[in-house]
Amino acid sequence: MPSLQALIFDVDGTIAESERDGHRVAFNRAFAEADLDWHWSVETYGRLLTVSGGKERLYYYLENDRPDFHPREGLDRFVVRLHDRKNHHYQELLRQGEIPLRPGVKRLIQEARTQGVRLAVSTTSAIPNTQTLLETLLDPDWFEVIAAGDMASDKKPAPDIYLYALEQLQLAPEVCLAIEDSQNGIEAALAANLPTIVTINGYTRDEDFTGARLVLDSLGEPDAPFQVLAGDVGDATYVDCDLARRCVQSRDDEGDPTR
Ligand code: XBP
Ligand code: MG
Repeated sequence: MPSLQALIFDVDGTIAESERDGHRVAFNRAFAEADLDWHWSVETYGRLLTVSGGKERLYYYLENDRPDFHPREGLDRFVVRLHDRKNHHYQELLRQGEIPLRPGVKRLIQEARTQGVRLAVSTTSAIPNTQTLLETLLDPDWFEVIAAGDMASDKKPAPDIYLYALEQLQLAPEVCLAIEDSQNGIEAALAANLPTIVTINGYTRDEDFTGARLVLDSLGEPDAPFQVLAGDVGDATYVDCDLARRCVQSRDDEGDPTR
């Protein structure tokens, strides 16, 4: 029976509400700074989130929503420059404390550290953004592997960034647990054969999480229990290493409550 060796955290939407309150706000600041009258509302951003990666999201928006926009410097230079400014504003928001951790994240990470469960992150977000998030909200040194952004050529839902993390950890997927918040994320994790739990957020509530061991509204805290959307948590009211171990040990056929 597999025993839990590592937790692999997704970043945006899982560790923090960094999409709605972070990247989206930062994109809008970069647009204003560049004298563009574009604004991504909470709703618009939800539609754009089906595309992983900030640069890729900009290309998608330009192609679908701004087909008549042709920057003089050329599309690629424009996207790189705008994304760079967005990242600057995003990192500023993090440093100003505008993007808090989601419930239970720090508690679970601290418990994992005391129990010798190894830690990694696996994200489509750019490396400097991920680094700044970990520096401001947690501690990058707690994570043995930081798999991010263009380290993998294909972004989620492709499994590449998870496969890279597993390779760096030198672990088989069956002894790890991925923690995700989105359909793109769980598709990537499952394609890498990782047992996965999902903590939904406002953007992802109605997505398809077929294959998840658990679907929860958050990791929960001792004084703020999670809400269970799918899966068997026994008498647990928050995710701790014990529940994480049970998720890894449950057989695939009994571990798919959403099927
Ligand atoms: C979420 C994403 C990213 C961020 C921004 O990543 O899709 O594209 O929105 O990324 P994950 P950039 O859930 O895998 O952490 O840093 O590239 O702008
Ligand atoms: Mg995510």
